[in-house]
Amino acid sequence: MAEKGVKVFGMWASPMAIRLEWALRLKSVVYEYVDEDLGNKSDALLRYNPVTKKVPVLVHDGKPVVESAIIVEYIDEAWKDGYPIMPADPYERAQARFWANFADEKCNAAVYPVFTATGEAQGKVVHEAQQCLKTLEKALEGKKFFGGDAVGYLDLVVGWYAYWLPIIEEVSGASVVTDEELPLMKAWFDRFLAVDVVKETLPPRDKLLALNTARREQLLTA
Ligand SMILES: N[C@@H](CCC(=O)N[C@@H](CS)C(=O)NCC(=O)O)C(=O)O
Repeated sequence: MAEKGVKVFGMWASPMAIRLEWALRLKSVVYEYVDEDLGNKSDALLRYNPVTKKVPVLVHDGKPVVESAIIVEYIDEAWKDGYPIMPADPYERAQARFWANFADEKCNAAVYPVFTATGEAQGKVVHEAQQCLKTLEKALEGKKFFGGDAVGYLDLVVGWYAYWLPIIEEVSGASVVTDEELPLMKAWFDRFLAVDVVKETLPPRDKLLALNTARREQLLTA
């Protein structure tokens, strides 16, 4: 008989795994969390996600679902009577998916280099990250959250910026999301992080800062 219940395979510092935890908590779904050592992945993770071998993986009644943004949509559909994550309107849903894809494909790729860039190169990568985030910020115009009056799908997909980006800034000494350059995004960071389900799920800041400081040094001396 198939295993019952909900399991999340994540890694405590993963900005992608937290998307699922936010979604499950918004839906009040009880789940078991399995923290993976990504340097020594468990047999269970490799069995459930033999294709990319990455976290996060959601296992629902024994069935694995992979890719965090897809998992968030799955959670919304599987527990459809709970908190609405996806917009109800098909056009709004398509828009939310478009911006989520834009953030994952373009903005993440623009933001990651800020972590390790130094000297003159830092100014260039910061500018590129800001340009991408300014485009994304348009989806926030006139709204409290990307989802409107309440947190929705796009908030969960881009939510990691609110907590991880200030850590990237602190570790690298760069300033990306400022009141001058990205006022809507900066104000949304504070609003998003004040949401109960969001803040109760965040990893300890000092631990995340220490991990990222060490990781940056390792990358810079490699
Ligand atoms: N597009 C994937 C990205 C997942 C991803 O990059 N996971 C990282 C942790 S944040 C991972 O498992 N890294 C270990 C590896 O690449 O082997 C998603 O959104 O689920």
